[in-house]
Amino acid sequence: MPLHASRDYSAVDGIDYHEIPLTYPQFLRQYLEPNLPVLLGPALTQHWKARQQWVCAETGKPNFNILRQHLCPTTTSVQVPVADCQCRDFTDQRRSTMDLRAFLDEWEANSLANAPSRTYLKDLHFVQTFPEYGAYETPDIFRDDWMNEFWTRRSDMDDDYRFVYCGGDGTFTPFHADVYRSYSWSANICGTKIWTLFPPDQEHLFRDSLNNTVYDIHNVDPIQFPHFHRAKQFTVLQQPGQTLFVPSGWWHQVQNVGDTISINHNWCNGSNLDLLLDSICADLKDVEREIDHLKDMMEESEWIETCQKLLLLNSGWDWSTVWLMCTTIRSRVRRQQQQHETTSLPQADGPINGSDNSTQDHPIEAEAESFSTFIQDDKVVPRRTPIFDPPLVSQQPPLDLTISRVDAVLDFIRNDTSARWFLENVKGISLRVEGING
Ligand SMILES: O=C(O)CCC(=O)C(=O)O
Ligand SMILES: [Fe+2]
Repeated sequence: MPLHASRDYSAVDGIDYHEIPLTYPQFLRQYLEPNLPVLLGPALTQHWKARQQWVCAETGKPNFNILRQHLCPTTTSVQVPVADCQCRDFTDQRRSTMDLRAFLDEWEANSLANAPSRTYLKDLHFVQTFPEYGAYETPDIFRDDWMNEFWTRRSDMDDDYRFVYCGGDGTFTPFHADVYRSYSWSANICGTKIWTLFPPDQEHLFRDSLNNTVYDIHNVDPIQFPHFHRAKQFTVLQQPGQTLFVPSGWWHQVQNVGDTISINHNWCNGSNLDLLLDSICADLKDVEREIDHLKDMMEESEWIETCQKLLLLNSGWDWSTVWLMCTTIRSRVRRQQQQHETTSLPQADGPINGSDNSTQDHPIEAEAESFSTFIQDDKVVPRRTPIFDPPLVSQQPPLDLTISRVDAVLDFIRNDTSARWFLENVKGISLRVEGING
């Protein structure tokens, strides 16, 4: 696969549903690599504590008493992020925080009155907030997750991409594509979600001349977005227990029908690394365009640093984030590769050409080297979030293919003069990586 790859979505004419759980090689070949959505049956989630205890078996509605009992301590307030679905704030809804018990009380009152809700609890870092609770297990097919592996191992911050969403009838998430163009999987615990998904490469139809995007696909101004109606779209009805895989860069809007709880992760791995790289390059170009008028007034070094700062602020990452994620994953994969060579565990059947699985000499890297750079100029925070365990060898593509994909991105960064200067001089990161010429 070339570094800046594109996928062809012209033949997509519907979204597959699998009642029987997919094996990892099936998921890799049919959905991850071609970047296509898939809806999976409830077997994937039926053993989860969240499904067994958070929902009333008789009514199918949230068990508000259990939620209060398990998640709302009597002595302290748990503050949770909420959005006001009736109040637009640029491309998003107005965000604030509120006490979880107060949220559940308000939601239950609306539910009993059969009234629609406007407050949507979203992006609650559930594992981070309730590290001991064990509401669910990440399904094996979604375990090759570099974002959660990397962010939970970072020593300079406590963060992850593992969320819970709770909202009454009528709550919704406006039209968007996910952070960094990452994948998402979303498992419905109760209620129904209506997803409208748009294949990538149609962004020109969703944007106006000032680069604003559509906010609500059910209320589009035809003067502002005259071509939106031409966009190819698919609707998915997601029932309780079902899990939707949302591929990289697919724009979507989500509408909740009835009282809805869902668990989702944003994630990436070697299968969408090229799409992530494209996304950071595009985000950086946007930043450069926005402040182009300042370029002549700045030294080259100040310009590069300012662009990276704005990139981090706008998009949540900069070149150092990508570099550190890739080197962290590379170290772990090389370690697995060496262990695999001695134990010969089965690897996933790669569907992918160009992987010869040849045995090479892969000495274990000093992992500490890549981690020590995290704390160069940031404060180290005490860790609360449990580390997201790396996947087994059988839940990943062939390891040498992963290494070659990571190396292609590392090479790209090393060959970019500005990125290289930023990493070495501002972040103090050494670009020497074992096995790649520097
Ligand atoms: O459930 C929602 O309201 C939004 C979820 C979403 O956008 C996602 O999983 O990517
Ligand atoms: Fe999303």
